[in-house]
Amino acid sequence: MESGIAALADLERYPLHALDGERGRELLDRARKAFEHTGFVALPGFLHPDAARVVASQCLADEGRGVRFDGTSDVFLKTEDGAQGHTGTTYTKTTLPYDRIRPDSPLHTLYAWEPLRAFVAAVVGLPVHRCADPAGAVAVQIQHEGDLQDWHFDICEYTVLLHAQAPTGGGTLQYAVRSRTQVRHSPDLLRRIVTGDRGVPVTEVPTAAGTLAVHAGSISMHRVTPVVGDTARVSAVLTYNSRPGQTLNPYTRQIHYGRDR
Ligand SMILES: O=C(O)CCC(=O)C(=O)O
Ligand SMILES: [Fe+2]
Repeated sequence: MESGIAALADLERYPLHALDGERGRELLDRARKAFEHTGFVALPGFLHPDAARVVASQCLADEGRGVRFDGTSDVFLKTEDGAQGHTGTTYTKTTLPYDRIRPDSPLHTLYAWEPLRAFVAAVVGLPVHRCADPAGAVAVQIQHEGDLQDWHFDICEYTVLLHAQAPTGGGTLQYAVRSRTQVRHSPDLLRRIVTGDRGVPVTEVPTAAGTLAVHAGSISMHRVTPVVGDTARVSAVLTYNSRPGQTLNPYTRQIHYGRDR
């Protein structure tokens, strides 16, 4: 499998398959420190440019099988803890669900690749399992000019982002690190984050094609800013949980995928 992956990803620079070697240990050490200090790990240039282009062009060719979203969503996506939050933002985007990503997509190869799952576990310091949701385990977000994704906490605990195509402008990922508890208890903090109050720390991560990133999306509130220009933003979201067999909840599946199961 490594040879298949080597055609997709820069394993020289990022030896995810050899984390116990010297360079693998250095990589993991850096990644753990970044996750601890910033809640986020980015590996720029993880995907070879050709592989990123293949993923982007396949996903854009399959966009008609995606689900167009046009509406508002709850910040907490109606998790069972009863937390609620609204930004009032109406927005649009297209999502290609897991079971509509073509079978020969590199995204399937990467999600099935054991060293990637093990890397996420090593970075977050817990066992992690691939998500069991037929629609949401891996989702491709496609955003054209004016599309965005509003502020939210993910249902799945950990996310690997694989950016396939960067937009001309906008499409920046913003996150408020480990903000769940505070946002839950302070509508004012939510309002300040949503209105861009400079007194609240929000980190900005521009989209670059080929970057692999890891973050804990269920506790760090995040959004994607509006895309500007003719080039669409195409990003795959690969999801993991500390418990096996986890899925999205009905609200999230309905709102992002327009279906019950
Ligand atoms: O597209 C991204 O970078 C993030 C998307 C996201 O937050 C999500 O799908 O939950
Ligand atoms: Fe998210």
